[in-house]
Amino acid sequence: METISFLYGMVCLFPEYVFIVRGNHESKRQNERIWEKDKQSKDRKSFVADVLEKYGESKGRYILKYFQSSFDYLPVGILIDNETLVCHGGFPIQSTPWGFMADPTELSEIQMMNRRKDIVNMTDNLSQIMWLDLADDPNLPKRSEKTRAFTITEFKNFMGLNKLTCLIRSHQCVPNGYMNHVPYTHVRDGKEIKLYTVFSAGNYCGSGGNKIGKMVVQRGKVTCRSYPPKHYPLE
Ligand SMILES: [Mn+2]
Repeated sequence: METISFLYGMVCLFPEYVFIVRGNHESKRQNERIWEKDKQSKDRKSFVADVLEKYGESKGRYILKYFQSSFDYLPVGILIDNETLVCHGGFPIQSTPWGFMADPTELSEIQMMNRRKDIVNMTDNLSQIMWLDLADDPNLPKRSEKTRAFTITEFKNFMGLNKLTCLIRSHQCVPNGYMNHVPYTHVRDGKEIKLYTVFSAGNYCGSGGNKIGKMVVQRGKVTCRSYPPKHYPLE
């Protein structure tokens, strides 16, 4: 709760410089689901449990209501210099009723979609932007058969249609805090098109042991750094 409050404070203080990209956990449904799942667990604490513990059942629920609905207003992607897209998971990959690959989605379609709602499944465009994994990087295995993932071909088609050169996403824990997905790198019109994962939750869930990743994008150039994880005690 302190983290999101701090970030919201930063957005209010520096609205021209600080932007938050919505992820799959910025969702009422997901938070309530995790809360139910982690109720019995001593070593994990969900967002809902954190707020209820600090403010009590009645005030806590009141505060939660506002947090949860604020998530529906967060941007789902940020476009830097018209060529670098930052989003949480990936981009919509709808398939036709016969299972063939559908046409890639245009950015204008994403900009126009109704995002002021909760994330309810993994199949509509809004959910896919936040839930997608990578299908074709052996260093980043797919989590389960149920999780949808985008392929190298889908990546090429999406980046080509929208004239993007770089996609930066998060959603999967990587040991070094960031990862350049080399199998997805390709050349279009003499330019290298790249895909990165940046993951800043160090020592994820208290046991990941992963480093904290940071990325700087300046005039199309991406610089990555990582920091040792902060080990915090879990009750
Ligand atoms: Mn995620």
